[in-house]
Amino acid sequence: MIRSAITVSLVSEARGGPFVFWDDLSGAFSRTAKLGFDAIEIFAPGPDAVEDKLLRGLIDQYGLPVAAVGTGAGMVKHGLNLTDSDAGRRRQARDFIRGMIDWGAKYGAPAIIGSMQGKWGGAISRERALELLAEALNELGDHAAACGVPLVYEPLNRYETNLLTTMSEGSGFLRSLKTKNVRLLADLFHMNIEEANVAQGLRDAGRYLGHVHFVDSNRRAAGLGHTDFGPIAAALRELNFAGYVSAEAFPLPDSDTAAKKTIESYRNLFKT
Ligand code: LER
Ligand code: MN
Repeated sequence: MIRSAITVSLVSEARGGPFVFWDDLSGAFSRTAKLGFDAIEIFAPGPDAVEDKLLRGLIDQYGLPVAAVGTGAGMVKHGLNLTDSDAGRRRQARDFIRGMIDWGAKYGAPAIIGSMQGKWGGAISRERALELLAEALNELGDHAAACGVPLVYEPLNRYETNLLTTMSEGSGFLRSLKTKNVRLLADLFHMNIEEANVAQGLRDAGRYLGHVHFVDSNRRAAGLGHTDFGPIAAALRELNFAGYVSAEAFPLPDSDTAAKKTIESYRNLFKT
């Protein structure tokens, strides 16, 4: 079954970013449940930002699991990434992500590595950056396995990373890793820029596909841009995808309208 989820950001440094709900975790749980989403994805400042009792209470009260947790605060708040030229900074980046894996795992949620992958350039060649990324994913993937959750890696578009930008490159890279616990995140916004054909990109992700960022071509809610979602839904069904399609979209024209449009598109595409 393909399940629906929606994002909430608690990171002030990410303001202006593609998250539907902002700041108010309780309010986001309430609205997410009311609209009928299956789960919520949380972009948090760090592993200690949300009190355990509060989050467990919200999960129980609204019957909503946590679909995934983002790690990008390591980048936007602390300037860390896994392919930094400085070994100490790379270690801090891994430690930050390890903390987020531990935090998410308490609620059964995988952590997502997106912007924390960094970029190659300067003192770091592309080859060296990919070697550093592989080392980090092997270590963190095995750590996540020990915590009982997968680790999710997200190729990004060319303006956000110069490492791996397509699902084909992503799946080839994951195949080369020692760890078998890393899954791909297919973000339909990044794919709209990088893939020749988005549905084929999902097929290229194949058995590595673990999570989808469900969003339109212009990063607005699904249905508010020009993406043709029919072939995308068909490809996800063909793959027997059983993860979350999670709305990582701008809160435009406002959070509630973006959320309503998303769940309407989800129902039209996946509940027929
Ligand atoms: C960033 O563009 C993005 O898509 C996030 O999911 C990763 O940090
Ligand atoms: Mn994304």
